[in-house]
Amino acid sequence: MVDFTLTDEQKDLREMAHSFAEKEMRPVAWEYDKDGTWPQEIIEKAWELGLMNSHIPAEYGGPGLDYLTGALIEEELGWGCSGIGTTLACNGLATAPIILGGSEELKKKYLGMLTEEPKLASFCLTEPDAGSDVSSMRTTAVKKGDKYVINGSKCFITNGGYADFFTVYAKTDKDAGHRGISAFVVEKEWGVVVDKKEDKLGQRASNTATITFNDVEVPAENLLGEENKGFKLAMMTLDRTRPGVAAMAVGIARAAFEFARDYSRERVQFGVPIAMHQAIQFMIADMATKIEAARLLTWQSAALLDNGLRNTLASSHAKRFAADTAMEVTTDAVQVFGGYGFIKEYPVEKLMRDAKIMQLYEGTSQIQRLVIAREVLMPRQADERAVTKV
Ligand code: COS
Repeated sequence: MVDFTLTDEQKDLREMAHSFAEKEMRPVAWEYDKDGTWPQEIIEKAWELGLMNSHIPAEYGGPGLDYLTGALIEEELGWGCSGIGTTLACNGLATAPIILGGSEELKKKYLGMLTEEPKLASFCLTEPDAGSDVSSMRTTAVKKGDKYVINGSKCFITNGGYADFFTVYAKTDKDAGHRGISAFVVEKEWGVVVDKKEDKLGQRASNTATITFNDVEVPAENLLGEENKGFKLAMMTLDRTRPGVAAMAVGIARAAFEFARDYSRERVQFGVPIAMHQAIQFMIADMATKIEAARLLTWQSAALLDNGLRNTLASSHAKRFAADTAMEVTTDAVQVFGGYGFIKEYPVEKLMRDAKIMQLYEGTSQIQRLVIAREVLMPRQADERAVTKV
């Protein structure tokens, strides 16, 4: 029988993450949202408890959790505050290319750096003129002797202002399109410049920065995988991280659903709680169904990875559906609150603002549909992408 019965260890970790979200994140989440306060103390506590770096294997000091367990934790962090949750989860995105393509020395050094101290790393793919269209990036890495010299600028970099190192994608062959991109680990102190902190609509407690590389010299051994194979490394990374993003979106939706459900039981109009009106009941019912469906897609996309199977289609299904669910459910939660939902004193407008980024980062909902369409229309070519090694 196919089922998703969680192990005792998974239940315990989910409970621990929930309790952390409730006690450490929720009390400050709305306050931190106002000014975009950096959640340093929360990072340190989460790191101490093992709620960060969950996929780093035990031999490099991490808990080596599977993807499904990681998704359970990310849902709870998203429920607590997805801005802070994104900050806590970002090391997973930055380290996936190292775990997939890094030499033993790179893994020891950089994964170890994150497990020995509460440090942060960022994933640098997007550029001002290369968002969805990754292969049009302009950042270059030119080999000079035993070094690569990197020049260019990356934008929308989560944790960029606080990262100690970056996984950076750059063109090593300008004329080869996606087959001319390579990935590197670049340390902050090698001359990386943090240009700009973005002032965002939502997830305001997370840091989003523009990062510039002016003749930054990187040792050749910091190349991840083979030269010119960086595009695939990025795609394989996103296959592995989109389930976590989907889980976070489920967490946001669940938070909004709970606020709306509770409010609908209290708010009286026409002599009865609004939960007694079918118009509201149907909204609440639709929210609940979408959240269940989004969670099941998320768990499936993670479970495929845990079973060593390709999950490109499943992770795009999960990311697309969970992100759109978060947007729809939070918007409906504002609707259930009526005029109060639009006011900052009430909790749901923050969730609606936070939800929006879920449809944008780690591949927009349109890019997920593009991946889904290709996978279902051309399954044979999709199978050929079943790369497990870079
Ligand atoms: N796993 C492994 N390899 C993959 C892959 C995957 N999931 N998806 C694509 N590839 C490979 C293809 O097999 C192809 O390989 P060859 O060089 O052997 O032909 C290569 O990568 C290029 O694939 P494709 O032709 O599909 O590339 P496109 O330029 O059309 O781009 C999309 C594909 C749009 C899906 C990709 O650019 C993308 O995901 N964009 C969104 C990026 C994103 O999420 N940005 C957010 C930044 S992180 S916050």
